[in-house]
Amino acid sequence: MQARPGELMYILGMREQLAGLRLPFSALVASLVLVTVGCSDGDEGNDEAADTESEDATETTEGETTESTGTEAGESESDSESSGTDDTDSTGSTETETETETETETETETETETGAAFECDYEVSPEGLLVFEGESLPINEDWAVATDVEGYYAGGYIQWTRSSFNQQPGNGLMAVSLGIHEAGRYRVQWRTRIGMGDNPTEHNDIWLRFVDATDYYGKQGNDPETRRYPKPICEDPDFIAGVEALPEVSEATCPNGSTADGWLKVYSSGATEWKWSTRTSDNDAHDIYVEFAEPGAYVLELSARADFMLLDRVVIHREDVEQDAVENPDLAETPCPR
Ligand SMILES: [Ca+2]
Repeated sequence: MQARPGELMYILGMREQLAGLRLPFSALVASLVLVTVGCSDGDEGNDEAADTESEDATETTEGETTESTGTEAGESESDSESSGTDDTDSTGSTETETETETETETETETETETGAAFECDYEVSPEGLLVFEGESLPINEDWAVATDVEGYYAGGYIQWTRSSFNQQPGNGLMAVSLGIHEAGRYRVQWRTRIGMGDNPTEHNDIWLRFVDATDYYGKQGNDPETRRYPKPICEDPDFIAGVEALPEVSEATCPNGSTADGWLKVYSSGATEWKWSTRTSDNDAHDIYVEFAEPGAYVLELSARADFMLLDRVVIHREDVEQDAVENPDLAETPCPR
């Protein structure tokens, strides 16, 4: 999982160009796409690389925004036509034009917020929860679905059956597309347990990253909070200064322990039994958060770190969702379309 030398130089140059922008995660994203593509067999990844290499990172971000806006506007147009017709029927001829325009704008906004249709694997429910089972992931390489350890939810759990990759993310890469209808910050939680021995600090972590989210980090505390960002973005002083300038953030830095290429090592604490525990930064526990500036479909990636780390269920939820609702054993998966 290495970028070719030419790609790496491109990545570094791009990061310098983007230093100081407040959406610096897009710089990371653009670089990650290239790194991923360097070793990817997937056609989708290669397509993304072709797009990205032809533009600098800023243009890529703007292009994506324009594309999605264009699609939404296109969908709204047909709705507007029908509403215009209704108005004409029910209103006096003198006022028809003005009222039709007003109605059209209102309808467009509503459709953008609630009527968007995403191509995705799972999406956030109206209650603010996106749910999928470990055993539903696109299993590859040496991941395996198992049911040996009782107490799992739904059809089982998954585990990595080969040796650990403590410093090398990207092995056994599994990607999931997430439909986000409401922009904002979401928390990521999963239910896991260690699958070998009784030392809770062994066999207790998986690599996790978000390729195209607006922001992705570990968070501890509230008002103010501290944040832990993956490498390489956390090593950029301008990026960190921008985060620390936010009124709600008192401090931001790299996590303790391993991180690379946008991946955070996400671990459980004390999961000698099935447990909801989802953290990063060794001995400095930060919960996992991801931000989406716009509604749309976003990619979550998992890759193997510890062997015998059992992953049962993943929940990604709005911040206002109660913990009891997150941990509800009866939660069903939330596939697209809802
Ligand atoms: Ca399960």
